[in-house]
Amino acid sequence: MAEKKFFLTTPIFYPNANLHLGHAYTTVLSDIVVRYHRLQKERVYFLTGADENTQKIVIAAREAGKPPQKFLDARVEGFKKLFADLNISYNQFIRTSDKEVHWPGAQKLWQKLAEAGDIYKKEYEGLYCVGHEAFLTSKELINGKCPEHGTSPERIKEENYFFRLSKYTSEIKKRIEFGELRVIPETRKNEILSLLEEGLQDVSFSRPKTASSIGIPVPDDDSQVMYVWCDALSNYITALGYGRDEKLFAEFWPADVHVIGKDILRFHAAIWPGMLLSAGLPLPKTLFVHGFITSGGKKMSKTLGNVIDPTELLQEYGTDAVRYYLARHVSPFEDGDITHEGFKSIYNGDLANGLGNLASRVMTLAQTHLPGPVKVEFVPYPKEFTDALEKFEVNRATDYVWGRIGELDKKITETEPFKLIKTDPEKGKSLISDLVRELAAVDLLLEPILPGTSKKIIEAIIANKKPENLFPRKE
Ligand code: ME8
Repeated sequence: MAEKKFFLTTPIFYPNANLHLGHAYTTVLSDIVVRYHRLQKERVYFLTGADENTQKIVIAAREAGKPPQKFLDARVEGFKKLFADLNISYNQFIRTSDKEVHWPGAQKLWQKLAEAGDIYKKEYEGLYCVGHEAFLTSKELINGKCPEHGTSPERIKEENYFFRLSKYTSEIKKRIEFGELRVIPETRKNEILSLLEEGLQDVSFSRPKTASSIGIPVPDDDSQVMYVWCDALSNYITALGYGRDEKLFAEFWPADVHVIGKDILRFHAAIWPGMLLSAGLPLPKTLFVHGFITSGGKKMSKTLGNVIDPTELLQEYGTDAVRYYLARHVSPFEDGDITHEGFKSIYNGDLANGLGNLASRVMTLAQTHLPGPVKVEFVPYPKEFTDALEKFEVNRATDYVWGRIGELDKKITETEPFKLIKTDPEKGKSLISDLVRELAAVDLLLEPILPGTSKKIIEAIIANKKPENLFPRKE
C-alpha cells in the first residue's frame, strides 16, 4: 500500500506586529502533530506563512517610516527566526507578497469563481474594520466601536466585486453536518452550524485599487485588488503549486487539517469551503479550532501591556521548555491563561525536578555501574498516546508521557537501585539496565513533543553517560 499523505496548515499570520505566544501556540501544536505523522512514516507536508497584502501593513509600515516591502521582509525574517527557535519543522513558508509563488494561483482561483458565475459587481456601503479586515454590522459594534479592536470602523461606499457565497450555504451545511468537512471540537461545529442556519450573505471580494493599496490585481480589472481574505485563503492551494506547477497540489490536496484559532472559524468554515465548491475543488478534511491564550485572565493586547513575548521565554528557559508549556498546559479546546510566575513554577516542577532529574538519576546510575551502553529497541507507541495525537490533543499525549515519567521515578524510589547494587551487584545491574530501557521508551515518546531534549537523552543512553543538565532550576 502506498504510504499515507498528511498535509497540515497553520493560518498565515499578519506581519503588522510581532508574533506573540498565541501564534506560537498554533504553530507548536501543529509541529507536534506533523512530527508524530512523520514518525508514523507518512508523507508529510507542513505549511505556514505570512499574510501580507493587508491594509494593516500599509499603516504599520507608514508608522515605522519604512517602505512596505522592506517592512514586510524584516518582519518575516523575525517570524522565521522565531519558528527556528521553536524548532518548527515546516516544509514551506508562503508569503502572499510573492508574485511568483502565490499570485498566479490566487488569480486562477478567482477566474474559476468568475467562470462559475459566482462573481458580480455591486455598489456597496458598509462599516469596515481594518483590524478584522472585514465589514462589520452595526449590531456588532459597541458605542460605535469594534469591541475587539477598540477602533471606529470606516464607513465605506464603493463598487466592489462580490462572491456569491449565499448560493453555497446548504451544501456547506450538509458537508459539515455529515462530517465530510469535520470541525473539531464539537462546540465549534455547533457554532458554525447555527451560523449556517441563518444563511450566509454574499461577501465583498475586492477593493478599489488606490495609490497606497497593496494586493493582487483582480483578473481583467486592474482598477480593483482582491479582498485580503480571498487572497489569503487561497494560500493553502497556491503553496502547493495551484495555477503554476500542480504536482504537489495533485499529491497533497485536500488538506488533512487546517489548524486555526477560534477567531477565524467563520472564514475557514464558510468562505473557504464556498470558494472551493465554486471552483469544483475538494474541501479540506478537517478544521481543528483551538481556543485562545489569555494573560492574567485578559486577552493579550498591546494597550493592556500583557502580551507574552515568546522570545523572552525562549531566552530565559529554552526551546523545549516553551514547547512543553504550550503542549501540556494549554488546552486545545478551551481558553487557557498564562503568567510568568505560572510558567516558572511549571518549569521547575515538571522539567527541572521531573524529566531533567529523572534522566540524570538514571544515567548517573548507568554510567557508574554498567560496563557499557544498554542496547535499546524500538517500542511501538501505546494506543493511549497515538489516539490523543490522532485527535490533535497534544495536551493529553503529553500528560501520558509525564504519567510514565512519574511511574519511572516511583520505581526508582521503591526499588532503591543504589542500595541493591551494593547488596546484590548482578540484580542491581539488571535493574539499572531495565531503568535505562524504560527511560529510552519514554524518550521515544518525547520525540515529537520535545525533539531537542529527546535527542540529547538518546545520545546519553547510547554513550552510557549522564546528559548535560537539561533543565537547570530557576530560583
Ligand atoms: O487572522 N491564543 O492572522 P493573525 C491562541 N492572517 N492563538 C492565537 C491567539 C491567542 N491569544 N492570537 C492569535 C489572521 N492566535 C489571518 C489568517 S489564514 C488564511 C489568514 C493565532 O496574525 C490563532 O491561530 O491575526 C489565530 O487564528 C491566528 O493566530 C490569527 O493570526
